[in-house]
Amino acid sequence: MIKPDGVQTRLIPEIINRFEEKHFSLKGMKLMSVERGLAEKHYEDLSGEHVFRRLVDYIVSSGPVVAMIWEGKNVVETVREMIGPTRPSDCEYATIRGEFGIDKIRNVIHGSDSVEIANKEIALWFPEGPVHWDKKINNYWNKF
Ligand code: DAT
Ligand code: MG
Repeated sequence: MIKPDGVQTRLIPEIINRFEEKHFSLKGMKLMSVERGLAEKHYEDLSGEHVFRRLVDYIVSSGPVVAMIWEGKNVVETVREMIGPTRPSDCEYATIRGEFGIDKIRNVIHGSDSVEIANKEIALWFPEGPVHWDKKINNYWNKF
């Protein structure tokens, strides 16, 4: 999920490009304002932390986010590596947060921690489910 600061600093194409370059497949994408209930559910594991309220307020009131579903080999692990640590200043090499993150809250992007959590998050953000790519279309393009 590209966070409000990532959208506002015009990083949507940069981020999509990085995942496309890795040959991951886009299975869902939408620009959306986040309702409080969704933000609270998304971050429910942090509900006991002091940062919870600030984080939810930030996601709800700082402008739209881009929710995305990406599929591919080791996608969860690779994307977490590409994103970098939570705090942008902890990033030791070129990562999305290291290059573009402002601080711990405004850190450009959220990526799921594990496949299990990714599936939970997909159900939460995409109740309509992912977009399926028609195999016939893939076969068609493979001829070229
Ligand atoms: P990550 O986004 O790297 O998975 P996380 O799941 O621990 O990190 O926390 C979710 C978000 O909450 C994180 O992107 C920014 C914010 N956050 C976490 N810990 C924080 C802290 N101590 N101070 C400020 N923001 C924090
Ligand atoms: Mg996390």
